[in-house]
Amino acid sequence: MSRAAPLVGILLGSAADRDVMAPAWQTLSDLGVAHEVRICSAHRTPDRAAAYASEARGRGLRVLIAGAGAAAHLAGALAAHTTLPVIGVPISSSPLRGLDALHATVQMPSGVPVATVAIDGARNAALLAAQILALQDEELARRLAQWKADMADEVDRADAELASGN
Ligand code: RP5
Repeated sequence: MSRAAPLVGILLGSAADRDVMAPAWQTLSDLGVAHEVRICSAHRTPDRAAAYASEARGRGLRVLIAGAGAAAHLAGALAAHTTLPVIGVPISSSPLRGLDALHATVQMPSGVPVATVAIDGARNAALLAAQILALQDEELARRLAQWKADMADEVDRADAELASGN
């Protein structure tokens, strides 16, 4: 959690989703993006979920990330109550191993979009949120470019290591 006013709100459908979602806040911390993390269930605390989304823009939040498993309605329920971009992370916490959550999150009816990343794709959700913010933040855009360059360097290093051993 960062001290500056949060720009990204990360919502977990359950405390059980914490480990899968941790890369989201770790990545935002690495990139220096102010964020907050809350647990808020579309089914068990529906009024609080609606209030959070309704108040988010006024509180200065700019992107919401929602991770939920099973019949995962959290991202869609948030999107119903805000004009902020909502990124959904389907979580593999059910006997269907996330396919249920993927369908529930990605198949939003026309008019209420949720940008859905891969099952358990918390890191990509954070990167996508950062890329949205970087549209108006050149310094953040520079850090994202460095992130990509570092990834490429890692691949090149692994390639060189493998090539030299064969
Ligand atoms: C979803 O159901 C949560 O996001 C979690 O992944 C799954 C199980 O939740 P709990 O029963 O552990 O709260 O709502």
